[in-house]
Amino acid sequence: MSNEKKDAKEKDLEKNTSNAEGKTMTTNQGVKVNDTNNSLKAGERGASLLEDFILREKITHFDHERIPERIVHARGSGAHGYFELYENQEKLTKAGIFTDTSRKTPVFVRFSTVAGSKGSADLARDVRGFAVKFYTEEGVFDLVGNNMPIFFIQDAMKFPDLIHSVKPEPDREIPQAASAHDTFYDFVSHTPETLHNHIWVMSDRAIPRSFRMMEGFGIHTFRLVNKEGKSHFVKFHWKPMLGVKSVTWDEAVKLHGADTDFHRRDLWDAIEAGNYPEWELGIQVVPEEDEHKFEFDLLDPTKLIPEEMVPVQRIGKMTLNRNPDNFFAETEQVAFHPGHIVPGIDFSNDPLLQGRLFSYTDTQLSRLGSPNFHEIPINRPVNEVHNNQRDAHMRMTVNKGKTAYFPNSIGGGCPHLAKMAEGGFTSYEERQDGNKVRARSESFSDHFSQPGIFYRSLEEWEKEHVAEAYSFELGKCTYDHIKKRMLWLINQIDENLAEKVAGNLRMEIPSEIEKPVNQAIGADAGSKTNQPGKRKDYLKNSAALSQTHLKSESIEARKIAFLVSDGFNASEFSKMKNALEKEKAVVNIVASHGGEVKCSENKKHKVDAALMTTESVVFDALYIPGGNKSIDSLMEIAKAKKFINETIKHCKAIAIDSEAEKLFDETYGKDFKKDDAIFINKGPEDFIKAIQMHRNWKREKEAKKIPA
Ligand code: HDD
Repeated sequence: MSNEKKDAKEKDLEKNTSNAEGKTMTTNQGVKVNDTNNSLKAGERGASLLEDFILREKITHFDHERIPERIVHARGSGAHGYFELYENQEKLTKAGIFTDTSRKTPVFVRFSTVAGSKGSADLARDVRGFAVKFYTEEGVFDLVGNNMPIFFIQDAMKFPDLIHSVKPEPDREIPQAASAHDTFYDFVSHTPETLHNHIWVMSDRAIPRSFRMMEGFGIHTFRLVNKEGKSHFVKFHWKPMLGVKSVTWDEAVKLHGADTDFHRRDLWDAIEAGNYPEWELGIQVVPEEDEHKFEFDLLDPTKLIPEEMVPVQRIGKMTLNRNPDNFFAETEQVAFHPGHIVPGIDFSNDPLLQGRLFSYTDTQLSRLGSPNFHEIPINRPVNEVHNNQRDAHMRMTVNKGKTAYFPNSIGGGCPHLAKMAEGGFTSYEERQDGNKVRARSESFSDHFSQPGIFYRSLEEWEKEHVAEAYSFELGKCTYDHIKKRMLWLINQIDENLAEKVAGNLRMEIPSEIEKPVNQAIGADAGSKTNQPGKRKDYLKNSAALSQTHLKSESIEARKIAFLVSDGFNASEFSKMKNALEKEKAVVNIVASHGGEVKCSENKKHKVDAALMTTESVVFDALYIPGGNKSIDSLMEIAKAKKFINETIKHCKAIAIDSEAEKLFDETYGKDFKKDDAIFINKGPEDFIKAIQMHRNWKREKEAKKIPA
């Protein structure tokens, strides 16, 4: 790429990139190395010598290559890109990224799971982190959000408890990257404020098809502040251009084995192929004077503002167009912080946000080892940094001059303070007046209404998946009293849902549970009870909460398996391949064997995956071209039939040519020939439309019976 086309951050990173192409190997001190395979010895069979500085340097560096993984969000994948604004938002904010439409602001994004370790599987049922670092001209702005619009707890004080409960149990370090265990449900069942985020985690949002197909949310209420100093409350949203899509739980379980890096690979491959993931940035704006107009408290991070009450205005677009050069240097060392804001953006008093403002710098000190983590290339702003902070581990900047204090005269008073006209940050002058209390507002104690709205807003198939997820998770718990508390709580959200789950567990829904329900808040603290109130049905449902609300016509980067063996029909194959590739889908030849496979015209085609090395769950749809020889040999392979059965079971689109019908008839396919997304001897058009739909959920009830 020519240098002019590179954005400010790319040029900045270049100062630290290194490319060994055509270069001689050296030690870290720059001494050329002749042998990196043998240590220095006293004779060929003799003892190694301590003076071997080349050995010592190599081993010492290796011994210290690991840094502590993030305590949460340890497993993640990153990408570079940019943000562009549609319209000047100066009425709301003075922030340059939201007022200057000519800017292309560089961003680095890291997606993550929360509970699992760095090496855990991508498809764990979990919240996904969605952290965006904007390298703006006025400094770094981090929007450190998740793919769900609410959080588990209302006060940062409870974060260590939440995380300790979901992490592997400390005696046996089991289970990895899974919430389905006793300690998590012990905590959840005693902390009803978790119920809203929890029901989202029980939904398919927790098992996305791709990072590219997730929404993102800033969660907290923030402030936008304009030039006149007027503030509006704001919630941030990321809306994916590919719509919101998920896999089924059965696929997620199988993907744990088939491809633990499923999401990471998908993001990388899409960007490499030029199918750049895109999201629109949306804002919900609430004037200060409307703060108390809602049935819930805007400062409570376990509540969302339904889009029916305050619409989401789309103000810009983010495109991810470049994979990192080095995972460790960029994705691992990137340090996000909700406290990284720029003039024009400010905090609210959300007690979760307030606590986060402490935690993120603190964690980098042990994770990255020094208060100089802002100097690591991926973290440093693209504008200049000048202050009187000095020294500490791994200081990179060579500060000139004698003065590292303010005020000074020897250094000419520099760095001097920014006057307001020069864009210095001033906090929003919110009036604060209150007694010092360790307490929580009663306005935070409605824990059942919004989970109820969420559940009622789902499509039938989504509701079914939620009930199955609760049943699975509670089914994995061993303590009956915990399950009973959970059933009581679920019953407060929705009686139907509770009945389904109780039925699966063969348990009764208790009519009462021991008080205090709200142990987490401390029911006896002060005069307030803080007990959760009864569910209020102030909104029947909110269409935006179902993942079907964001539609997309695109089948870009969808992976389509072409199941073949030698002798497959070349013309049918090419017709389908060309049609799908025109829509930017990715065609993969899955063959009875590895290497190459011959078509009916005796041409050789490179096999992308042999049946023995892959599974149906890594694909979005299946096509089987005709060719008697190919079909006859596939009929001999049990894995080919399993592949088809699973594709049917997971409600995916299938196209088969007429000669492939006999293979299909040897699978459960014979019972599904009238299905809306199964096409026998039809053109690519219908198949493409079915792939756009993502899944034919109407099939699910029957397809679930397939023992695959
Ligand atoms: Fe957090 C990382 C998102 C509450 C403490 N958090 C982290 C990351 C994301 C979030 C996406 C990973 C960033 C990356 O990719 O490096 N966290 C959230 C959201 C929250 C939230 C959306 C609630 C709305 N977090 C939260 C609380 C605390 C923390 C209440 C502590 C009081 N979070 C951390 C942390 C992490 C972190 C321990 C681990 C690694 C890091 O910060 O850099 O400080």
